[in-house]
Order: sequence, then C-alpha cells, then structure tokens
Amino acid sequence: MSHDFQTFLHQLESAGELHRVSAEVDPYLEMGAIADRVSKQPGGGKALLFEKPKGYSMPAVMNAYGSIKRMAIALGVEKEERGLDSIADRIEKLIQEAMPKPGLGFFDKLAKLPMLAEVGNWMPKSVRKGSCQESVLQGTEVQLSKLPVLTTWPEDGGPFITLGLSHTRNKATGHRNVGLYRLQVFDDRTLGFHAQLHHDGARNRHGYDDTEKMPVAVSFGGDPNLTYCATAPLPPFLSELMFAGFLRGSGIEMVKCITNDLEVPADSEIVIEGYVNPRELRNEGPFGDHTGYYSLADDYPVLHVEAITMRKNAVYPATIVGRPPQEDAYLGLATERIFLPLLRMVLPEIRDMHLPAAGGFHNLVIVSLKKEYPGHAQKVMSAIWGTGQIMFSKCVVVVDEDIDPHDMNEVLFRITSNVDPRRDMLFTDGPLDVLDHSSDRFAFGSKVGIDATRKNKPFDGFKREWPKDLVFPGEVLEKITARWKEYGL
Ligand SMILES: Cc1cc2nc3c(=O)[nH]c(=O)nc-3n(C[C@H](O)[C@H](O)[C@H](O)COP(=O)(O)O)c2cc1C
Ligand SMILES: [Mn+2]
Repeated sequence: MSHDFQTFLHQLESAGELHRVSAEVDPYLEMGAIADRVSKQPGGGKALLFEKPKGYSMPAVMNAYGSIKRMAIALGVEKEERGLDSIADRIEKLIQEAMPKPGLGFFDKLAKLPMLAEVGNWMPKSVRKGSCQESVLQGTEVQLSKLPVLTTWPEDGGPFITLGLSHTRNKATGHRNVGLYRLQVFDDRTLGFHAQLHHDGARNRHGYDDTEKMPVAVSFGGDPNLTYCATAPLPPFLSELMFAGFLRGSGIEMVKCITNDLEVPADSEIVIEGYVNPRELRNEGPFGDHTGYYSLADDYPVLHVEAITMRKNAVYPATIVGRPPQEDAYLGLATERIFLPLLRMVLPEIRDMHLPAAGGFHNLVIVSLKKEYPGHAQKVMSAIWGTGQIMFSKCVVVVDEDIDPHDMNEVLFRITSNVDPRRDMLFTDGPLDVLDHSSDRFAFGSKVGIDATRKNKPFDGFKREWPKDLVFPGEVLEKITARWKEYGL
C-alpha cells in the first residue's frame, strides 16, 4: 500500500484542504510570510502548493499538516469518529493486550492477542527499487541549490531545510533512528546537522569516534505517518519506522541508499545522502524558531552531501516555525493525543492532558488528576519532569479530574482561585529544551509546578472549610432547556 506524499496532497485537494499558488513566489522570506499568515487563520488555513518557487523548477508545499483535519488525513483517521483520539484508543487496546493475563494458557493468550499478532506487519520491508531514485545526482551534479530551500525569517543565518527526515544508525546497537531536524544549507554540498543534545540523532553521532564518518540520509515526503513519527517523542528503543508501520497498519518499504548502507523510504520525494564527521563542527544559525524567537547561533556537526536522489516530478515539503500557532502546533496536538495512553502507563491517575500551542509544547503542561493521597499532585509533577521529552516542561499545572485541561478559561479560573501561591507552587531545577532562552544556563533551569486542585480532601490538611462549586440541580437545567423558547431567548 503506497500512501506517499503526493497521494496525501491529492487527498488534501479533494477534501478542499489544499490551495494551489500559481503565481511565482520567492522562497526568500515571501513563502514564509504567506505560510505564517495562512497558518494563523482560524483552524490553520489551507495547505499551500507553491507551483512556481522563484528561480526553481520544483514545486514546494507548506502547511500540509497544519489543521486537525489535515493531521487526521495524514495519519489515516479522518473517517474515525474520535479522529486523532482513535489512535490513542488503539494504543490503549494494544497495551491491554500486552499485559499478562492471569489464568490463561499460552495458546489462549495468543488467540486473544489479535493486535500483537500484527506486529510483524508493521516492520519496515526492504525493496530493491524505489521511486525516490528515479533520478540520481552524484559528483559535480550534487547541488543543493537545485532544491527550493526557504529562508523563512530575515535574520536567519541562511536557507534552512525544515521538513527533512534524518536517518541515522546507532553504531553499538544497530538501531535506526528517524528524526526531524532543521538543516542549514552552507553551500551546494554541505549542511548543518542540527540534532539537539537530548535527541536520538545526537546520541547516535556521539557513538562514532573522531575519525569515523557517520552515514546520514535525509528523506523528504513519503508516507506522512513517518514524517509525523520523526517529530514524535518516541523513546530511543522504539523505532519511528515501526511506529509509522503501526499507525498505517503496514510496514514502510525501504530502499538502500546509493552511496551508503542506510535505507530510506522507497517512495520519498527526495533523498540527500551523506555523512557527518561527529567532531567537525561549524557555527549554525541563528534561526527563527518555534519558540517565537531567533534561536542563537551555535556549533553543530557538518553534513557532507555525497548524492541527491529524487523522483521525476518531485515536490519539496517545507514548513515555517515561529510565533505559535503555526503548522507544528498540529503535529504537537497529534502527539498530545497519541501519547496520553503511553504517559498513563507510568501515571494511570492522569485523566487528560493539554500542552497549549502558546507554550511551544515545552513550556506548559496541564494535567487533570484523580487525587488520592497527600502529595499526589506533586508526585505527578515530578514524574512529568522525569519522563521522555515532556521532562522539558517548565510549568506543570495540575487540576482536578472533572476539569477539562483544554478549557483555558476554566484552567485559569482554577489556578487563580484555588491556588495559595506559597503553599501550592513547587519549584525545582532540571533539564530544559536546548532552544529555551529564558534561563541563563544552556539547557538547564528552574521549573514550577502549580497545584490548582481543590483542597477539599481530608488529606489536603486544609484548616478551614473548603467552599462548594456553584452548580444548578440537573432537573432545573433540564427544565430551562425545555422551556428556553418560552423565555423568548
Ligand atoms: C518543525 C520541526 C522542527 C524541528 N527541528 C528540530 C531541530 O532542528 N533539531 C532537533 O533536534 N529537533 C527538532 N525538532 C524536534 C524533533 O523532531 C523531536 O524532538 C523528535 O522527537 C526527535 O527525535 P529523536 O529523539 O529520534 O532524534 C523539530 C520538530 C519540528 C516539528
Ligand atoms: Mn528516536
């Protein structure tokens, strides 16, 4: 089953979610400014197919993932009633199946594990030929300037590739990793490899010694499920290829690169093959980033390009990051929904969670909780600060289980009314996202947890009477609903 990027674009177009821009548009600032304005329209605007990037023969696509509907189409759940949450439902079911059940024999167990039996189908499959190699550029033909790479913000250090999936392999374990990292174009044959400290791509490069080359392949397009997975906070042992296989229900077809032993999705639009000398660093940036600021220039490894392969009619996928909300807000929203059941494996007491786009996904997490014992809210804060990429959260807000963490008015109401600041705020220090600029130390700083739950349980130790919430009796509400017209309202 091929569900490549161009199939995805056709699906978007039939759903009325794609706008073609036939006018010539400059990849230097103009395309970025258009995408920024469109992605900030209510609901995320439409995907943009720039048919004529100025100075290039290759079309470029932006904002392809930038709405709930487009994200649902990308992940193949647009027909599911619960949309993105239906993926969480599948994961929850899988977790249930994987838990050992007492009192069942081995074969009974197997028969009851229909989903686990599918695991083999989710593994990537090697194939001999791929449309991503219809055209092969090697030697002097390797010119990154053939791709319509955008400069999105005026003070960026140069043009940046923004939707390339970097494939690397861990030298010790052989595990392959796929991560989405920006790549600054230094010249026709070299890129900056911006895999940040805490990410698997950086961990992999640290496994190579000074003289060794780490092969890297950067693929564009292919199944949108994999592009999403490359952004998702999967632990190092959980392969993005496998998780994408799970999401789409079949393994991704992979073809071997021309110049190294890595494999890339056979139906990619474009592939850049090359290598990184892990100790050869070069100043990269600044870059207008998802924090809403320019992230500072810093030293990152150089990626030397050895080949570029592509399909005959390749299109170039790109995004812009900047002041939220933008396209990446919807990739983040998918993560919020899909990772809830995984977080609940460690924290079953969490009912729901929300990472508002305005918090750039690292700055604010709101969780609702069924509070059962003294210090329960603080335990959840500490657990969040100790788990996966959600550890970066600068501020964790805990509300009671009946509060919808997505309702910001409700959350602000509970924070401002329930919190006694000195009693309910917990300060600590820990790792911060590399891009955080607020702390005066790199990647390290302080965090705050806010316990906005009601202090009405005996174990809360509240010394006065906690007041009751204001609610009308159900029968009164039903009555006024039934009589609403009579009131002339
Ligand atoms: C649009 C976009 C751009 C990103 N750019 C970078 C980047 O330049 N460097 C980086 O390390 N992570 C970047 N990320 C975040 C990673 O893709 C994400 O943390 C991922 O889980 C890392 O995967 P890994 O741990 O397998 O390396 C970006 C994410 C998005 C959505
Ligand atoms: Mn990974």
